[in-house]
Amino acid sequence: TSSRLTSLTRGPYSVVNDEDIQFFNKVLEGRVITDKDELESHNTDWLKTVKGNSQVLLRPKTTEEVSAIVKYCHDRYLAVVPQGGNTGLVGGSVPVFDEVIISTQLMNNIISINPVSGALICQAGCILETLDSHVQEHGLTMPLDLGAKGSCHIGGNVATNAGGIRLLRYGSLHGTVLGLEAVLPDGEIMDCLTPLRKDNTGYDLKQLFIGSEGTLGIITKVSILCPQKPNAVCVALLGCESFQKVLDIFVACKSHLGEIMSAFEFMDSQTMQLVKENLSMTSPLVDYPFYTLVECSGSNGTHDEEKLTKMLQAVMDDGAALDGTVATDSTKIYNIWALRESCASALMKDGYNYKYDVSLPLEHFYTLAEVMRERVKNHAIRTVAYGHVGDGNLHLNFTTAEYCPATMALIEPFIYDWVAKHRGSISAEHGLGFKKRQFIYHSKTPSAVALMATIKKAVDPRGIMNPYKVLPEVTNGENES
Ligand code: FAD
Ligand code: S2G
Ligand code: ZN
Repeated sequence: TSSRLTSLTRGPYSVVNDEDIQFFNKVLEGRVITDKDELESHNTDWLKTVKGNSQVLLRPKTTEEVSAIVKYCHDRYLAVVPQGGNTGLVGGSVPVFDEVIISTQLMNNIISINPVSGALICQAGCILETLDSHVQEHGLTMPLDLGAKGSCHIGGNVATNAGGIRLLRYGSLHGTVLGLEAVLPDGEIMDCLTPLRKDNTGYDLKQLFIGSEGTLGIITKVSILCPQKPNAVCVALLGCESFQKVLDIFVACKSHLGEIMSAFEFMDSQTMQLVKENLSMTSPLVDYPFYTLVECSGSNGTHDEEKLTKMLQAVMDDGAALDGTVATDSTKIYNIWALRESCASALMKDGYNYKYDVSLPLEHFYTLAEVMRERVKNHAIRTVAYGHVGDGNLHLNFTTAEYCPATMALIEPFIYDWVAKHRGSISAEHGLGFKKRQFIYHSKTPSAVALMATIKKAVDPRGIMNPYKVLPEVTNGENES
């Protein structure tokens, strides 16, 4: 755990006792985990950089069970942390001290799919990949896709307002989520679960929960708009000599491909080297300083392939691209995507991963990687840059064999100051969680943060819902009276 934790004191919350465990067992019929070994993976984040010490993991199956246990925790002044697939990358999904972990793991029922409107209603614990395969049987696709799809829950996706590789095409969850059901910090059930695309009756409360990272309540059901499944998908991997050429290719794709472009990602050469070295992956292209991955998803494969090939010809002719390959069969498409989607796992093989997920104006986008690579130099095994160029979202990562305070001191707060100075966001899609909350002022004004704290206080006056996360100042609720 980074040094930050040492300066944090546990809030004045109650400590779980035997009576509490008895109550939880009465409500959850044995779906109460207190075994230390079983708790281990739920107490540790995916990056293995933050570790809590919860003594109990609860596995409810229904909204009513969640409501009963949250009401009990509220009355007993027990802090809780909602947990989905535990793939979050900012330490938001694990306890900081001994918060009760409430997992959506067993809340995985699909409630309804409307193949005409595309509205899917499901429980929050449905795994994204499972949902995607399910809705595909109805000619639909999920409006988001991310490397963690095999483990992340749709409730966690909504709670973190996850972006991912399809945001360029289908937009953010603030647009595709139609409705939510959530359990509030006092156990009340907020039912805003509607499959309607339009509903202008009062404040749009679901928007508050999208991106709230578990600090306002536990999302128990999601209603989301699933687009038509594309009939044809093709992918191109191109090699080029500079980041400026990456942007030139992006502009060419926008004009040649238009609405069929469904993803535009980039990787620098150090990233390609990383996945080759750490995961023995192979690239269909020889080495280049930069790579772009372009995906088209349309209704007519022949037309799409024609457009993609024409685009490829154009960028080769004008020298934007030095080389390129087009994939139309699913295996080749899968292998090209695997290069990009394996970055996170490849980084973990080095040891400790300092992970930064920032938005930047495209004119400054790759400069940060160059500045940081120079600054960190031989204090890291490597510095790699990849990400969702189409969204202006850079993923910048550094690794050392184990956590090194000297390396961290070279990175933070410099990287956040640089991003703020260049009018970027210090967290594009992963959220603030525990690890980044004290940098919120790099991207939000004090009055905005104060309003967030007012909302948090109004919704969670006792501060039991995921304390120590997202907002820096919010104390740990009222003192026990
Ligand atoms: P968890 O990690 O369990 O929780 C995340 C946060 O949401 C925590 O604060 C938790 O308290 C809260 N939470 C979880 N469930 C609920 C609920 N039901 N109600 C209320 N709060 C809840 N993220 C992106 O945005 N884009 C990417 O491209 C992307 N790629 C990734 C690739 C890999 C390999 C990995 C490991 C992660 C990636 N992520 C990405 C980060 C992560 O997968 C997302 O943040 C994801 O949405 C988290 O879902 P989860 O179910 O794992 O949530
Ligand atoms: C991605 C998650 C992993 C990382 O790959 O798009 O959002 O390494 C990221 O940051
Ligand atoms: Zn990402």
